[in-house]
Amino acid sequence: MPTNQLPTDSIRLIGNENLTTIQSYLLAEDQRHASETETFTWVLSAISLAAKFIAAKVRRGALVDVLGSMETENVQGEIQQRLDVIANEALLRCLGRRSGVAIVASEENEKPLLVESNMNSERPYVVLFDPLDGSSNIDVCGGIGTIFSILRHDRRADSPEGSVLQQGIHQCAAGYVLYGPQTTLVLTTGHGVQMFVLDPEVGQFLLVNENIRIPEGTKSYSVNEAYTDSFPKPYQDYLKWAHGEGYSSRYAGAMVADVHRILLKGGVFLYPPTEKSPNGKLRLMYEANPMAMIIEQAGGVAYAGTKRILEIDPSAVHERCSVVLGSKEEVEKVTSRLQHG
Ligand code: P6P
Repeated sequence: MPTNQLPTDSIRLIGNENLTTIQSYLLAEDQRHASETETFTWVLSAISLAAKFIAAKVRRGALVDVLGSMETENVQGEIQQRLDVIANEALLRCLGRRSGVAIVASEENEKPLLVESNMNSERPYVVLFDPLDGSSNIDVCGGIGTIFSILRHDRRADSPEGSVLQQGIHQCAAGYVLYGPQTTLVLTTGHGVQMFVLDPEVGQFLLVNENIRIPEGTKSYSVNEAYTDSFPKPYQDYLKWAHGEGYSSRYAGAMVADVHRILLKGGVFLYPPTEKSPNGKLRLMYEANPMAMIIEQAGGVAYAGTKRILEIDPSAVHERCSVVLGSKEEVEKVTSRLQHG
């Protein structure tokens, strides 16, 4: 047998065991699309490393004294949970050590952080993230997650904010990690949506689902109905209609958990404007934009009111927006009422 051929018996022994990691998937994609350099793969690898670290802490919770609050507030004026701070530090450290990252922007930090000292950095990427979305679920063992968005660094900008504040259509990648019964990483680089599950015995995220398509025809919505009285009337009209049509309601109180269910099962996720959050509660740059890219790449749609989320011109890193996203037909049952008032 020629020496350069893999011995086939090894393949027979491990059968078709799943051995596609995030890194091998992206390197293979590089060859298919030549869309991103190996540097990009290294950036994703940093997020994957941080996610494994965070998952290990989340999994052990009270056993390693990482639950509870810090009695401090973040820049949003929200009480920080210990795991919020741990997750944020893990992502900042992992990303800060990768040569491809010029700027990081976190929900937990007031301003975007320059990894090198100057804006003229050759480093190609900006990474934005919500390090631990759904913090109120932490102490009750509910679904929580990390959401991330990757843009190309704009060296012409005169400030880190200038480079970060780009429309969502310019994202070169987006994804989330759901720390649920499985630690699941969902990723898009603009060529469909892929799902990886962390195999704790292998210590790698392994590919389990390629080119996910969001199902149509699912009569299910996800919204915090406690705020119904303060939603604009078209949203109230939609909910009244849905109740009459026998829709089911599922709401985890963590965007990652709710959107993951919508991605796999179909339906619509809504966070409308409320009296408390007249512009919506969710963050455009590191919650709505990455989720919108994923949902659109899976064949769904994502709006803030009647405007496509990915076309919103951002004016501030932590700006908020309303969200209606999911299966095209289900979202249209909401947006058609918004258009006609
Ligand atoms: P409410 C979590 O705090 C979060 O930012 C999202 O993950 C989630 O969708 C939303 O807020 C839940 O908000 O007002 O229903 O508790």
